[in-house]
Amino acid sequence: MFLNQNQATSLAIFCKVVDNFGDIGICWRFARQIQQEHGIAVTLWVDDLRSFQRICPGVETDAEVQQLAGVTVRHWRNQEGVFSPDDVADIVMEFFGCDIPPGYIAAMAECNPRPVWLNLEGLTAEEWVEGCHTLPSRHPRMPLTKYFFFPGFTGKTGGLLCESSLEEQRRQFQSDQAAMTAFLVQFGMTPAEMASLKVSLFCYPHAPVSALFDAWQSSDAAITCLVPEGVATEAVQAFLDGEAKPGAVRTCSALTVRVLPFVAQPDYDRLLWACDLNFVRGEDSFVRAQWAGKPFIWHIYPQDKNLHHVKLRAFLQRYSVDMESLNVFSLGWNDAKVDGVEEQVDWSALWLSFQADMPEIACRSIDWQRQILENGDLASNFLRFAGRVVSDFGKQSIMRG
Ligand code: TRH
Repeated sequence: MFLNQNQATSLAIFCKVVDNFGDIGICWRFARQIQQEHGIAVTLWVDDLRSFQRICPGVETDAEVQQLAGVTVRHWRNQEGVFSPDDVADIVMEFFGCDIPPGYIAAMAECNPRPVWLNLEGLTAEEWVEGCHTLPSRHPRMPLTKYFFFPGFTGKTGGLLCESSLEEQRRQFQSDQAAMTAFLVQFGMTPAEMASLKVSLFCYPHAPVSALFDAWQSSDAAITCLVPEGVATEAVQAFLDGEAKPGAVRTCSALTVRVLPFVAQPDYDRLLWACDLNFVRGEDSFVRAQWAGKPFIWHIYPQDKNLHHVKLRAFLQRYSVDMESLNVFSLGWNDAKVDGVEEQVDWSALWLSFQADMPEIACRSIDWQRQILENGDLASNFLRFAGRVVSDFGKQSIMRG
């Protein structure tokens, strides 16, 4: 890497939780990987420790500072006026353009040499990203430059988050039937449920879950749908005819719906690996589903003016241009118009054609993994770019003192 291997270096990550779990989910994953695989001291500033605790049960929600998996976690509460150059990390990353404290920026401007400042953007498959990836932006008043770093699906972007041991962990888990069974048994799954088609469901509340449940009930093969607590609550409660709390389960014709607890991040990976089909959403679970090597359906985060449909189509164009049932299913799931189709989605017919194509879709997911792995992983690409910024300014090392 670009840094003097004998010296410790540091990264500060600033994360504002806008909603849900993706903001902290991505920052936490990124923080751990940078610390564990690159030996860099990481401080994660996060404003919402409760959301953090849902994906990482070890988090203490009332701690100002805590150590978790080798990462220093600090509660970000709009601290001001407390920062000096000594507090500033060598690399400063803000997530999704969250405004980092002005006092911290002022301290950055006083550093010599100055830290590398990057903004990690959201993931999209659109082409314009390649032209914006790594673009600089000068601070209007201070002698600082911020760079925009985009994750993405091509070699002209920053790639995707992927830990170096992830593929091996997944391979081991999926080839160990006893481990998979033990994992599913802890949620109360019965042998019959384990033998059925296992589907994990993570989506936003507006997904057409009830319509799909109806279609699944008349499926010719048994289906077990595993839904983490708090997901699609209305549809799940209607199906269960009761409260959607962990352990709740009901079978109706071919469909069993079982509510799981919201699990810690590493267990969520195992859930994706153990299922035959995964419904995912947002950004982080969407990426994890791609590493799981199983068919998946993406519920994209909704945006004004249906901008998210543009992003969805851009992804499908790259991922599944020639796989009609997957495309139509994905568009229908996101309430996006299917070209040439005016009438309402017929979920039973769509499920039948999707199910028939699942072996082909599974093969595609393996090819896709190979393709996106060629772009390298986001954390390594990020550090490589930070190193380039340093050497472009003719500095031998970004370390101070
Ligand atoms: O939760 P999300 O919808 O998060 C977001 C946010 O809405 C955010 O504002 C937006 O910018 C972003 O999406 C695009 O979906 P996502 O990104 O998939 O994040 C979910 C995280 O929760 C992910 O890290 C996986 C984790 N998770 C668990 O750890 N355990 C679980 O049981 C489940 C279901 C998820």
